[in-house]
Amino acid sequence: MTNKTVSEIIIDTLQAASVRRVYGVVGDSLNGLTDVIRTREGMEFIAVRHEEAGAFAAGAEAHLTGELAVCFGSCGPGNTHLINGLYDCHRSRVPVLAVAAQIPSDEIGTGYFQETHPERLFQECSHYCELISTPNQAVRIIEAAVQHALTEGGVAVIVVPGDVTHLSIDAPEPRLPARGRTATLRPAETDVRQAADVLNACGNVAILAGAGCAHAHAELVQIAEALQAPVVHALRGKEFVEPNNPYDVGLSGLIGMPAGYHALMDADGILMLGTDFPYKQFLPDDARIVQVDVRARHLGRRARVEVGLPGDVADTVRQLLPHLRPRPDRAHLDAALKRHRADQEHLRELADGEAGAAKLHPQHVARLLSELAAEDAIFTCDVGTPTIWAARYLAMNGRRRLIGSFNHGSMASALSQAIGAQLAHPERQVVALCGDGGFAMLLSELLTVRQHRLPVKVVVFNNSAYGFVELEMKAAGTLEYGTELDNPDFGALAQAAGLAGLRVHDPGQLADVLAQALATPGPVVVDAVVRRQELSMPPTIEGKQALGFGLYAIKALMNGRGSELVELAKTNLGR
Ligand SMILES: Cc1cc2nc3c(=O)[nH]c(=O)nc-3n(C[C@H](O)[C@H](O)[C@H](O)COP(=O)(O)OP(=O)(O)OC[C@H]3O[C@@H](n4cnc5c(N)ncnc54)[C@H](O)[C@@H]3O)c2cc1C
Ligand SMILES: Cc1ncc(C[n+]2csc(CCOP(=O)(O)OP(=O)(O)O)c2C)c(N)n1
Repeated sequence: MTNKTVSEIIIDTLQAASVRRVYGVVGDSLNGLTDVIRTREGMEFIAVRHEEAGAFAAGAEAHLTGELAVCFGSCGPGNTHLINGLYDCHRSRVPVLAVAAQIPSDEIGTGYFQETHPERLFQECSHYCELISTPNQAVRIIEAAVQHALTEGGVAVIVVPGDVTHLSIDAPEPRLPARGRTATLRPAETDVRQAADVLNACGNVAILAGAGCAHAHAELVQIAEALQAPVVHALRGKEFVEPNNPYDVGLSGLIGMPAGYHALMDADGILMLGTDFPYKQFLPDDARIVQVDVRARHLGRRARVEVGLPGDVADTVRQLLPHLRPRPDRAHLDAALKRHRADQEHLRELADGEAGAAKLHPQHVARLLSELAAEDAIFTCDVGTPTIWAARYLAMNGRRRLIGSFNHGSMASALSQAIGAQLAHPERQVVALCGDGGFAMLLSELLTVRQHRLPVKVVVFNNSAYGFVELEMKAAGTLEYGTELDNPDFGALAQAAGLAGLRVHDPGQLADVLAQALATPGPVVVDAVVRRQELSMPPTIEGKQALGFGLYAIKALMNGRGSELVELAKTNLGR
């Protein structure tokens, strides 16, 4: 036992969990904690300019390393700023611990300056959220919080009043008995046989594979071969499923492509492996579905599943394989692969531009980034059209990574996630694909990049609009409203902040500018001036959407905007 302050107990436990940095903005209620970090070897405080960015950065670090990452927010507004980023971490199930400091303990309940109740506010975006009100609770609460974040996958929050962080008590050395322990969940053999019977009875089988296949690539390819099944990936599975996979036929869903769409919709049997793909309208109503997920509570929550197997993908597939009958017919697979090749060709055609043009096609920017970036680059992308371009054009190879706010769907994650990624992997190239709206939303973090000399490469898809929302408005048959962005030259803005900044609008110069940016040692912002009217059609336009586009077209014509429509048709509707 050693006499320690609550702050020392917390920091010791975080260090025992191999935490090397804490993201946040300082504040009086955090002084006890930051003062301990100040003196610690192997631990640093990463000052961000907005706490939400700290949570996104911690989430990216946790996503890449699988280890606990940490962010702090001071009392009241300091920690309410963490909330959106923590929602993202929690929904992505990455292990993040947040300390939400609280006002002085004797003021709680009086409506004091900055008073909030974080233990209520953070309930919905955490597995564990508890208040340390006396030092004798500290050891057990911090240890429980770390274990919850690591073992459940997601967020744990400790609420601690500033004055309590300074109090001391005799405390043992930290113990995290569950950390680093693994166990494999396997379904019962009878259930596996039942699943195999369903798959054997189906003619056209497709696999929908997600992030749960991260450690099951070989097994995934094996079962695709056994079932002669095309593999459609869900977006969070792209980085793991797409590489070196002769059965991969791309993405389905809102921003998916025809091959993925038809592979699933034309199947009479679907095997869902480690995916929580949220769009039920992109799954057939009448297919027989087998689903494998380590979280049994996820089985059947997205589709009418016939057999749910609670289990790890790799292990469950190994159990299933001996029960699958050989399949001589590969017509469904061949049709999907053929469509996939056509999709790829079509996407390639859209990803170019004529030298001398005034604006770039965003597809061109994304394709060249994929071609020019390092083999082990870490990409982050904003919610909005950058998600579409990342999903379609960034080629994954097993070493590259792709992070975005895919489950929570928050704007403005890419730059902050790039900060966490770069700190976790200082030697790797980190490329953020930002929307102009997303970049501006947490523009403050450019100064974090500057302050910590992080060599991230930021590419802003500057279309002068909240482009994704414009698409949604068009699909709903309404005219765009409130979507216009009057932007500065983001390259010049970066230069004013002391960073390298470039601006490019001419397709003829794009490759050189991107290559220059990637080769520049420090941080770089590339302002890529892209076309605003870039329509990315869903794989099949539903009746409602077709009607929506029709209504939009009529309204646009009536408002004297016919030329925009012609432009739109020329660039997008060629297929
Ligand atoms: C603008 C925008 C557009 C989007 N459009 C699309 C789209 O068109 N198509 C699309 O797919 N997504 C799209 N998304 C993303 C979408 O919202 C989801 O994030 C994504 O589909 C989820 O991918 P996933 O199922 O791989 O990951 P998750 O939702 O994380 O699901 C992974 C599942 O695997 C389970 N699991 C984890 N480990 C294991 C294991 N070892 N064994 C078994 N199970 C395991 C987990 O419990 C979980 O249920 C879009 C997002 C945005 C922001
Ligand atoms: C925090 C937040 N606010 C609003 C939205 C709704 N929204 C989704 S995409 C989007 C537009 C994104 O614009 P931008 O970053 O410029 O990218 P673009 O789609 O134009 O490429 C908006 C406003 C959101 N998802 N998150």
